Amino acid sequence: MIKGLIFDLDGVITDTAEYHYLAWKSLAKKLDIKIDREFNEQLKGISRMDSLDLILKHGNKENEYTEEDKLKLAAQKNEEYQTYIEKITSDDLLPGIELLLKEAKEKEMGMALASASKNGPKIIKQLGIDDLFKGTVVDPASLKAGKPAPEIFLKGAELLGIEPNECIGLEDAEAGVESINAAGIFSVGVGSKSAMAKADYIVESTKELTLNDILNQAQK
Ligand code: G16
Ligand code: MG
Repeated sequence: MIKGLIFDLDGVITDTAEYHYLAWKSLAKKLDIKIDREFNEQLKGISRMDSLDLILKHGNKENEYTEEDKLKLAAQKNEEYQTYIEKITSDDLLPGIELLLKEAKEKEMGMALASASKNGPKIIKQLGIDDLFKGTVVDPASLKAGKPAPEIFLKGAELLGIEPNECIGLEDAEAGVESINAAGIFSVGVGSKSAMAKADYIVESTKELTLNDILNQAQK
């Protein structure tokens, strides 16, 4: 029986990808590296430092910076990113998510957050949904390996006190779907059929996500 939902944040609950993109783009510009939206797809679900490494590699500058330099660059990006997330409100919940969370709460299902973002707690507070995730936000800093490794979703199940096969995981990134699958959790992918090919159940947008449908699919 399904007892809990484990959510990715960016791209499932709210769309912070655009803000990450704008902040990375302005840092990349200072480093004389050009990135576009297509390249940005690769950064979805990937940690801050791994994203920076991909950007430096993209600009053939991976050997130009020390670890200390890179920490400073990542901090610069995060500072700009935080100016964007300051403005997030409950209006920024993606379509269908408010109802899904409400129905899951009514059914007394557990809800956990499995986001790679260190800004996750701040973002769910801004969205006004932090009460639903009390004590169930996985700390990405505690992980040995990020997505696509299963650890983040396994920790989500552990925080909920339930088994992986009693959970549903929701993701919009390929690395995220792989992480859910590797954890032995039923995966719901939000996005195109090709990008979400590995998911157990696919919806094109959060608009199509209903609790009934995902429970039915997971319990088939
Ligand atoms: C999100 C984004 C990634 C971002 C990561 C880390 O992951 O999709 O692009 O690099 O968080 O974010 P921060 O710099 O805030 O720690 P998710 O897992 O919520 O999709
Ligand atoms: Mg995501």
